[in-house]
Amino acid sequence: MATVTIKKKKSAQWEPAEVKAELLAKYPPKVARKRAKQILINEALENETPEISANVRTIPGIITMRGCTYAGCKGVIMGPTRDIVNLVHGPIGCSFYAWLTRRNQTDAGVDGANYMPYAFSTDMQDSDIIFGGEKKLEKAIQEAYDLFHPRSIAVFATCPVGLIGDDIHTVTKRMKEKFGDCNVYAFSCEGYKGVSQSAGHHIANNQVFRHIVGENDEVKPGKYKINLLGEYNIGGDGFEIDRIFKKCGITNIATFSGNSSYDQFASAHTADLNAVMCHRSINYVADMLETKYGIPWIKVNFISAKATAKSLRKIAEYFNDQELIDRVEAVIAEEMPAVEAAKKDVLPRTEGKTAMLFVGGSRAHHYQELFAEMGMKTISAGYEFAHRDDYEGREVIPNLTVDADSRNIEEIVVEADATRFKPRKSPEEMKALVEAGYKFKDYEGLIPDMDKGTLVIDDLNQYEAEKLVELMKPDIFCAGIKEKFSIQKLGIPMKQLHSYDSGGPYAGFKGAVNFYHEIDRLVNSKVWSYMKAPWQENPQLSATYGWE
Ligand code: CFM
Repeated sequence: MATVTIKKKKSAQWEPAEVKAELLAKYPPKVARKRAKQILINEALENETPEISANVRTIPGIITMRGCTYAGCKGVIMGPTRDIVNLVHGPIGCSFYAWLTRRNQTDAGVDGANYMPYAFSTDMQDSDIIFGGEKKLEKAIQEAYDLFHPRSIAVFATCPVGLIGDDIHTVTKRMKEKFGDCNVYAFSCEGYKGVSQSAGHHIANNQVFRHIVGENDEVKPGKYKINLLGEYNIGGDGFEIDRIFKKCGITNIATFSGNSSYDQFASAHTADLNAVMCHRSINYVADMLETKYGIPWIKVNFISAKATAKSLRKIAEYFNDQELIDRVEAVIAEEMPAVEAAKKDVLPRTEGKTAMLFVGGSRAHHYQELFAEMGMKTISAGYEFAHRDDYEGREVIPNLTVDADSRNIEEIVVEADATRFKPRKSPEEMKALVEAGYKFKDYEGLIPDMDKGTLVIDDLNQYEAEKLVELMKPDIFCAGIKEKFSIQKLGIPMKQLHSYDSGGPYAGFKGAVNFYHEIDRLVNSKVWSYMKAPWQENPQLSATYGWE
């Protein structure tokens, strides 16, 4: 860790401890005590990482950036899969989120089955809340089946469904048996189930694993077969990563879940390696695939050209085949000149600028590499809903405290499949890789990658976001749509790192080039200096009252 020097643009000299104190100053003592544990001044400790409080309830009254459990399940994990009818069981207000979700792109494929443009909802009314909604749900499933004859129908519970106790699992089971050619299952992902959308990821992944993975044993062609876990094709990121895989000769059996289809999930157990991109949303699936089918997993990152090259090399090293190793090197050599040229172009204007990143559960970390390529420093960052392992690394997992909220989320017990468990490498081969420094199941988290003296803040809220910007004056602030306009009003450019505004892809080599140009335009635009009207800066008129 190097020490970060924050460019002081204000007359006041802000030290991290002072910034932290200032963020907490207005809170009542109890709130301040709780928030203090989620605001960490990074320090370089020997052999350990500073501890942060994460994945705990947001204090009522605070305007959090988080979403709900239903959003994490329906929107994040299941949203990008094109050929599963996603039926929301709930009032129409929640079903706004049934119709598209985020900017996850899709290719309708040869069969053309793509239900993403539709909004499926049971549209619960007062009478359904009073007398129960199961009959209405059954009718809605039947209607979707008759209209589309999909491969699969997924049902999502919103808060009222859990409160009135509709048994959605029995309904879906009955319908599945009735249809015979359509897999129907449900998710108890009521918004209140967990402290954030993170609980929804877990609920979604459990059901995908239980109901879909392993349904298709057909062996797909390809020499180097992987799954890409935790890549959601926002702004076309997944398309760019797939382009690179294809060029390298790597076969992507299933992406969980960007641009995915039912059959991809069903075949995932036939791959030979799981590459995990977003650790937060999907590390459980990687573990379950390993336990049940014997597929090892590694952490990858395709955000930044350097990280992309590193991840490709890591995949090639796993397969340990000279043909693939050479091909990967050739692809990197072919792609890098365009990246280097773009970097050379922007660097004189971006170098030394500062960024703040407050996004989800993985991007606040991944994007720091991309900013670093542009010579930009991340002075403060944090996740909305990640857990301590995403901050401090996976070694803290055994010590994580199980509280009432985490106990609420089902942990499914997975065992080795009696017929289909097959270690992908012999114990000797695995040992040789590990001895050569190869890391399986490894994620070190965000904190060790950040400089000493930077501020790591979990579940940042609207008040703190504005305060932080006021105090530290970053050159760019990255978060989501809820934060965008309040930050811009402070005269600081704001880039959405959830939806990418209207841009992207930013992953892979072409994505890096896109990002360099876009950030260069944002941080060097003069428009931000015009945020204050001239009379706010230098009052031109003065007057006195008549009676004075
Ligand atoms: Fe993973 Fe995501 Fe993220 Fe996430 Fe998300 Fe997203 Fe995100 Mo928005 S799965 S944790 S729940 S990388 S929708 S594609 S951008 S908050 S940092």
